[in-house]
Amino acid sequence: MRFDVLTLFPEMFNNFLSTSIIGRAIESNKIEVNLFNIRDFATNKHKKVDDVPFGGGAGMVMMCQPLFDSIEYVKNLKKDKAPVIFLTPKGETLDQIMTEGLAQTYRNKRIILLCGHYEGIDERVRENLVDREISIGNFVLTGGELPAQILIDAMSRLIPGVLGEQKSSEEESFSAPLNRELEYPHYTRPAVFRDKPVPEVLLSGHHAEIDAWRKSQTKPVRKKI
Ligand code: 4GT
Repeated sequence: MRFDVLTLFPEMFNNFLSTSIIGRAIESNKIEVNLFNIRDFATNKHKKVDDVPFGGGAGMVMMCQPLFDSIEYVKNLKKDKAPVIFLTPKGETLDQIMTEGLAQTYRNKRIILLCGHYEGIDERVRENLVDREISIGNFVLTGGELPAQILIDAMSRLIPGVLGEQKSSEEESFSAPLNRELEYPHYTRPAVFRDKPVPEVLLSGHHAEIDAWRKSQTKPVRKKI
């Protein structure tokens, strides 16, 4: 899976891409992430990438020229039909089902992720160059960089081998169903911590009973606090 990311702030991805599971997924070539700084494509002498909105109002809008040129450049890096996905709160809300669909569709393919900043991007970019719009939830952020990282993270962990060695039967199914991921509470050593014991059944070594206990602990996702 290859992610080509267009952003004004590539440095926001540094820790994410070098740390832990995602860092190892890149090291082992299970995913590839290429960062492109939209500012590098600005042709005006001050490398300006944003301007005041027509019609007035607060904030700045990302200009057409650097966006058109950078998106076209990244599209033309390969002869594939990589979709341009714009991360925006107006997009379709990401959930685990959508993530699984994306991870399957783009298993050995490329995705272009466009991160907006400030008030957003000139609408003509959306109309002419964006194929799909995805939101990570119903809230507004200062930029699409964190949403892009969330999408990369959620998709990458579904690639066989990224989370470590799965059992072969699980590997075939490509991804675990959502309810398996949200299932039961987890415990690790010590068996007693500050007088708080681990459920006894987990120490029994009785796998059938452990499975039954874990099933009994499956709860609906906690929502709306
Ligand atoms: C929220 C999300 C997102 C933003 C989300 C364009 C300029 C959008 C700032 C950007 N906020 N992007 N993708 N909920 N803000 O996914």
